Amino acid sequence: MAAALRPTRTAGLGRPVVLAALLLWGCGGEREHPPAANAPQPAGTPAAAPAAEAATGEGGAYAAGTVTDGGRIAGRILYKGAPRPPRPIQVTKDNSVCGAVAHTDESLVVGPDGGVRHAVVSIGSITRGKPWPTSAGPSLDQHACWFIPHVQVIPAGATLDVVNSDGILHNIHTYPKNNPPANMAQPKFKKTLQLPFQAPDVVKVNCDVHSWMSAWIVVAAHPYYAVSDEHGAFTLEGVPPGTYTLRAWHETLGTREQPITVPPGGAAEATITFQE
Ligand SMILES: [Cu+2]
Repeated sequence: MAAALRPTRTAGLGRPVVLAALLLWGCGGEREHPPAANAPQPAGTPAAAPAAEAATGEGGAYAAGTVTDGGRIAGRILYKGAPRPPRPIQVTKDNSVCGAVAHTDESLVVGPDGGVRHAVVSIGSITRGKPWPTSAGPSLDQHACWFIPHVQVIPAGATLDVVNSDGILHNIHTYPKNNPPANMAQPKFKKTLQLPFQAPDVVKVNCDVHSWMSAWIVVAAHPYYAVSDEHGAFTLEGVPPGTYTLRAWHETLGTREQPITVPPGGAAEATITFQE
């Protein structure tokens, strides 16, 4: 919990944004994602919200409610460039545990059909829409010296459970921009560590014991995010009709954006290509 003990100015801003959003929505009756409800209540006021918006570039608070005539965006993230064969990871430590499963580098995974796995697709600057799905809090597992999943999206205000399934020492080291950093040992007897993320962010996670371990946590201000699968495919459901910027971010390939229009109750298709 070292991260929680080091509050910064941005650390407490996510909650007021959510509160302001709920107040703006009024009597919609929809509830926010449960993990956000567990976040500590800061003493600040909604006046702090603009700073959080500036930090995320998302352009405003998000109000969750019922979506009328929602549509869907479906598509694929593609890679065109030199072939990228899977690179095996050489285990150099704790071989009995870390070598139990063969791993390949996940920093760029391109399928035979050109699809890019682990790209994060999102709608930019959306201020109103569906609530986060009701589900268990997010978790990041360490299994056979590998972070699972490699990339995930969590709601701003959520607390991430970092699980040690290995029974050996790991070390969680995060590299956030808008949240307090964490760098803490997770001994074999410490099954779960909790990391709160208040502000929207893109956070790299490493283990300082096993240099090949790598994960990414995307902390999102709204639920219109998806992580592409092994075919590069993604779907965003329940999108209010309108024209948006569709954004794809990938840890190695960078960011691509393109406009997209979602018809009322209909579907929009998008292909985003990273070219090298
Ligand atoms: Cu480790």
